[in-house]
Amino acid sequence: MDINLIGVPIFYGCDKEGPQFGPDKLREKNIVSVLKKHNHKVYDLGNIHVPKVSVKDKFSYHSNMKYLKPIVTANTNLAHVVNMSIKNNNFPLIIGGDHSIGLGSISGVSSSYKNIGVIWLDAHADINTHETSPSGNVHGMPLGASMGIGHEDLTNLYYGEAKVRPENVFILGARDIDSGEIDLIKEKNINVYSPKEIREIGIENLVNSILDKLKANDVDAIHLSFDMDFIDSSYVPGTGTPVSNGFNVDETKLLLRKLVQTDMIKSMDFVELNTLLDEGDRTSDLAIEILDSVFECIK
Ligand code: 4U7
Ligand code: MN
Ligand code: MN
Ligand code: MN
Repeated sequence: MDINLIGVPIFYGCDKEGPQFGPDKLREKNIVSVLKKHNHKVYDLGNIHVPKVSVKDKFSYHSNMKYLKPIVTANTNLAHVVNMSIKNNNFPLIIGGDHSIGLGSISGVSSSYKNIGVIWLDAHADINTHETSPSGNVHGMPLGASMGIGHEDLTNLYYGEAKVRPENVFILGARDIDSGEIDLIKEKNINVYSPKEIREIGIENLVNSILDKLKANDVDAIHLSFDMDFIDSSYVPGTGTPVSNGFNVDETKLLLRKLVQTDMIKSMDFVELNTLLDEGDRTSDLAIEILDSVFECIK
């Protein structure tokens, strides 16, 4: 597979410095040669431009969506690069940055296909809106916005329609969900599995059943969005919103490998590495280890 590495050095979505250094940290850790080991051609497209704005302007664009304008601009740039990448038969690997970039990725992917699926691996559901968000942090909103739920500046990103149908969205690993998000999950019947539920079903069974459902829904490609906080907090000091009771490293690799072995995953986000919070390079080394394991299984 020809991989396009796309960095998005942004922290505006989490309002905590650190994730903007993720892409260059992984380059320093030789992400390109790690991917090339598995017989991929790898083209590093560099970093997406993220406009610089001052902290004073945090709430200038909206009262409960911090840094809205630069987030929309960076995500629009990202969406176009992802769309072009897929149209040229490449696999975009989008390196964050905070998870607000999931919206740009999904918007780009959905422009290239008729009907996409999204598998969101995260301790959180990321389906808040400006009305439900307890923090005003946009990294808690991208998946909702991708389904057309929330503020029009987000839901109309890149092009003015919902990017993915709720029945094609699977949130795996969620264990810290806000009350507004719980209401939305019920209302839209969104597929959410906690680590406990996944262990009960079994990783392999779960992957098979997700694939069956997405195939029955006529999905033509799946976007995988991986938030580092999917992994149990004891392994990932270098992420901004860690949560306990998550999967260990081996379970995480197994799930990711089973997912990509379906051959339906055509693009991937890897987000929420915060190098400033890391203990030494523990979390960035783990990030490399996981990507190494996943891309071994991509054909
Ligand atoms: B991440 C939170 F309130 N739900 O909206 C919010 F708990 O991309 C956290 O998954 C969001 O890391 C975490 O601020 C976003 C909070
Ligand atoms: Mn997230
Ligand atoms: Mn998260
Ligand atoms: Mn986070």
